[in-house]
Amino acid sequence: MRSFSFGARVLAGATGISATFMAGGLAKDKYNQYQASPIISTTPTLAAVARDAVKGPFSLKAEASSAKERTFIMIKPDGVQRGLVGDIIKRFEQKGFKLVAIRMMAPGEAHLREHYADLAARSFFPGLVKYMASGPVVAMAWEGENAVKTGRVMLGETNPRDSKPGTIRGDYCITVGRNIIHGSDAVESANHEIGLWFRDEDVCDWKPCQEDMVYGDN
Ligand code: RTP
Ligand code: MG
Repeated sequence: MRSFSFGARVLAGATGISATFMAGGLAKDKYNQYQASPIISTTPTLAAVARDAVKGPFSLKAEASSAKERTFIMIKPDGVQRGLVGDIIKRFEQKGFKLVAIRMMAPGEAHLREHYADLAARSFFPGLVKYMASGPVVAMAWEGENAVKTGRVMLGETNPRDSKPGTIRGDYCITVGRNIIHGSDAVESANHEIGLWFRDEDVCDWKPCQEDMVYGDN
């Protein structure tokens, strides 16, 4: 069992941050790729501080411990460039979902082709990969009851034109080619995507002090 120090928990719960990362991560080769990226200039020291801050009664593992689901949410390059990271994180925190992994990174086209592999035959695929590789993204895993389906509802429709006001895409963007955020479309794809973007040890199993106020039967 490992845990986060106060400092790491502050990072984990931060709202309004525009560009941060913490104990998220990729497989080692992806991590090395990330470190070598010309797009991101995060110092290894800060990454080491976040990792070294893990000490205490919280376990780190890839799959949710209860019936609660985990979903993979990613703020796309346009969302990052437009300064929407904090607003998007705030929506998931306010809903009551629990952040279990987060990382800002520039994954590169090969990783993005793998992430969107099911769309490889679509005409927009090359443009999608180029757009997704155009700048840093913020990759996250969020946990909670019905997190996958509810996450998709919070995102809105793929095309912002069809997204209702109050949804993220409905409120913050206009065209399908710049729709600012990705969300897993099923539990299976969520688990696959979390495994693609994070190492097991970078996903944090922790109990928020507010949990009994978010979940309860009467
Ligand atoms: P995402 O995977 O990013 O959460 O989006 P989604 O499930 O709502 O939609 P999906 O069909 O998986 O499409 C993935 C992303 O491809 C881009 N796209 N461009 N006609 C187009 O130009 C077009 N269609 C889709 C969008 O960025 C979409 O979110
Ligand atoms: Mg999709």
